[in-house]
Amino acid sequence: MFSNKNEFKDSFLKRLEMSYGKKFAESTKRDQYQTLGNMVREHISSNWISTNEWNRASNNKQVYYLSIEFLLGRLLGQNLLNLGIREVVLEGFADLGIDLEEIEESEADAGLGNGGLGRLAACFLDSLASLNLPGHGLGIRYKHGLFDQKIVDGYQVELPEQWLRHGNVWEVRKPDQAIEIPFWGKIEHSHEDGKLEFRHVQSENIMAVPYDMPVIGYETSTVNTLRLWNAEPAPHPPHRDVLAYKRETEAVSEFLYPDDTHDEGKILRLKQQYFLVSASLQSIVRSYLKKNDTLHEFHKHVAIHVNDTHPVLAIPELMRILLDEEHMEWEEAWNITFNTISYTNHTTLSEALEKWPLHIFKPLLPRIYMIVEELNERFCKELWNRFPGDWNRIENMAIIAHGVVKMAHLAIVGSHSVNGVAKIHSDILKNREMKLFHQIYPQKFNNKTNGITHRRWLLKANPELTNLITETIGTDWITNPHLMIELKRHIYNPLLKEEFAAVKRKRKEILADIIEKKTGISVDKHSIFDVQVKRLHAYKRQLLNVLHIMYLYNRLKEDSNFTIYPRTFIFGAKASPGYYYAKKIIKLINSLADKVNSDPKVSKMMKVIFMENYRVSLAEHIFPATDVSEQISTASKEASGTGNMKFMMNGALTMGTLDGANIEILEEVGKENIFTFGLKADEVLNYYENGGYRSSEYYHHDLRIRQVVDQLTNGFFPDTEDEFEAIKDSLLYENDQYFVLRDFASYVDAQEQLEKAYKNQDKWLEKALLNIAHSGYFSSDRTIHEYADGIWDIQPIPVIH
Ligand code: 26M
Repeated sequence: MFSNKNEFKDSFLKRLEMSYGKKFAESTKRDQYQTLGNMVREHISSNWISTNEWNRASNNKQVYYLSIEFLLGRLLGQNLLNLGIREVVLEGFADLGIDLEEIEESEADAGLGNGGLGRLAACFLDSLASLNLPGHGLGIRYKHGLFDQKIVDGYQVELPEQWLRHGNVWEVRKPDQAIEIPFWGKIEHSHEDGKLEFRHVQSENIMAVPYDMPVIGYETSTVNTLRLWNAEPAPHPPHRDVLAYKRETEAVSEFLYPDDTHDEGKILRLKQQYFLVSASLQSIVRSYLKKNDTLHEFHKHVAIHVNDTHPVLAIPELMRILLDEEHMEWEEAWNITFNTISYTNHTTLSEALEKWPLHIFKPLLPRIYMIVEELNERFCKELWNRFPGDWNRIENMAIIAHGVVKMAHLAIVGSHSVNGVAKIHSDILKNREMKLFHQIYPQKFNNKTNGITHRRWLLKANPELTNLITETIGTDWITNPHLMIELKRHIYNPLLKEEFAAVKRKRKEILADIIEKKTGISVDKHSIFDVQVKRLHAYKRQLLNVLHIMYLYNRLKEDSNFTIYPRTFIFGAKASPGYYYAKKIIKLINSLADKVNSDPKVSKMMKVIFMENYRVSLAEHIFPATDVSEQISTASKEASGTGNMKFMMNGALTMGTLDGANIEILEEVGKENIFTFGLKADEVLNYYENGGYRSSEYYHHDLRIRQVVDQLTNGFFPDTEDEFEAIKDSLLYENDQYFVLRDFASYVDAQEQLEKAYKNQDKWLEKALLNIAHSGYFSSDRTIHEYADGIWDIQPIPVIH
């Protein structure tokens, strides 16, 4: 079907006419997309089946990655690339006068995630399949992914996202494998043969219907599965208003919660979590029991990974299955459970640590609650034996305390591995946030520095740079990304530098065109593209970036001798709909953009662009075009960051604090090839322990700071007198929790250094190339190898031919 251009064209045209009953000339872009998608799915079906068959037949260990989010983005282009058939399709389409890129861009993003955590899950799936590892994703088939963002009058407006509007060619519904999940009701117990038996009665059940999506490895026959659960009414609805039951049931997989930090404590969210967990565990156990008689060796053949605490009910759910359905003794069930489960922590922000009030948890999940209660009691007793009389410690470490279930405590106690996502983050977990747990379970704690799939973020997003690398060092790096380091021998080659500059120029032109089309603003293609794209959050400090731009604006206005190297400051960020402060910052960026871009003089030297609806597909255009990567979180707050790695891989230089994976980027490239500034993590943490710092002193003593802070409320932004008062208050009267003013001067200095460095283009190009050479370390292939060896103990499956 895809072996050569003509064969492809023939089957494409035949298919198109058969499916849509019209001539090619009458077909729409959607018909063409759909036809090609169906052909690809059919093309991989035999490998999908044989991968599944192999996993069923062999008893090799499988890993299941449970995640409430999978931020996949578009799939057609990546699938074509991984299958090695994109060229054939491109040429065939060219003959037919179809622009493949246009067809690819007509696909909706699968945006089933908020940001870093969800995108990491998607990168991991790509690496698992590409490394022939038996690893599968389990998630929720949200009808609406993360909201679409519109900017109206400078304000964010949220619209429901509709990725399934025209269907999803990649999914296969499997109604015969549906699973029933009980909520509410009560637990009855009886004694059978001297053993306690539990029965969940009067429950309201929801069906979980799986939709499977193929996860296609790069140039390999492995096709793994991402199973997304859809919530539907059960065959025997409860005896009450049937329509209300149907509505409430479908609500469970209707929306992705749009918060990437805040614990909201909503019943529906807990329902989603148990829905995912119970459906997944029941289905894993069911398929395991098809080839094994008992679950005694379950943990030797199955690894279950929980992505943050959101799926941590996997622990009591597995206990429930082993105890109630398999009639195991507690000790054995417990041994199997914690040896099966591993857990990744993605944040130390206290407001993000999930805690479920008992008055929500207990009635919704009565049997699960009983098990958590028993776990808690046994754990507290153990603590008592080890630290008799130390009530304080027990209170701090308990799984249930003060009327809430602490999900992170459950995760640590019930798993054999707890990892952070960058060295510094793992150290903060061990030495500070989870210190007491580290004391009793030192062997559980480990680090797995995040990574990104170079197949999407380089091969797919930046084919121009991909070709240049391959022309320089051959193709081996594609399957062994650490070999990108071979590029290092060539960074002083003038021809390579020139060619890299040409690639960057071309990608900046492409982005400039997109910006012009979307915002009507024309940006200087020769300016420095300085980019901060990520979720909007106080700790990520978009505000610091803004204040620096305001400072530059002021200097340009006040001093006619002051000039800067032309810069385009680009922002992209979604704010959680209920996050008041974050929304104010979006408005501020847009007000600043209006001010700067409409000033005849200043706008010759700088522009400010807010790109609306930042998402995976837009990111693929942004990273290749960037010169400067803004990674300016308050040190200690950004667990890892992964955007930092995507920029680096595309030859941008980092402007960053010593936070998260920025530190490991610095270790890779050396201090000459990155710009760092600001407080260090332990300085920040020490400040917190000693009651913070006095931001007003910085306001009073630094005229630059006073000027920009005053401008937030003094009419500098026309018609917004009160608009930014809350931002000013956060800096002055709430003592600047995130050290924006504290780091301001240091940031300005580092930006000046950067500008100087950029002016030496020749050297800058060497630095950029060196960053690319070292980015291989940040391929998620490296990360996944470390998980496979260090946590999951899984081996690659043989490649089927
Ligand atoms: C919780 C409750 C209710 C609604 C939403 C949530 C929630 C959703 C996502 C909380 C946190 C969520 O994600 C946190 C996250 O994305 N953390 C990021 O993880 C990345 C991958 O490890 C890191 O690179 C980032 O530094 C870290 O912020």
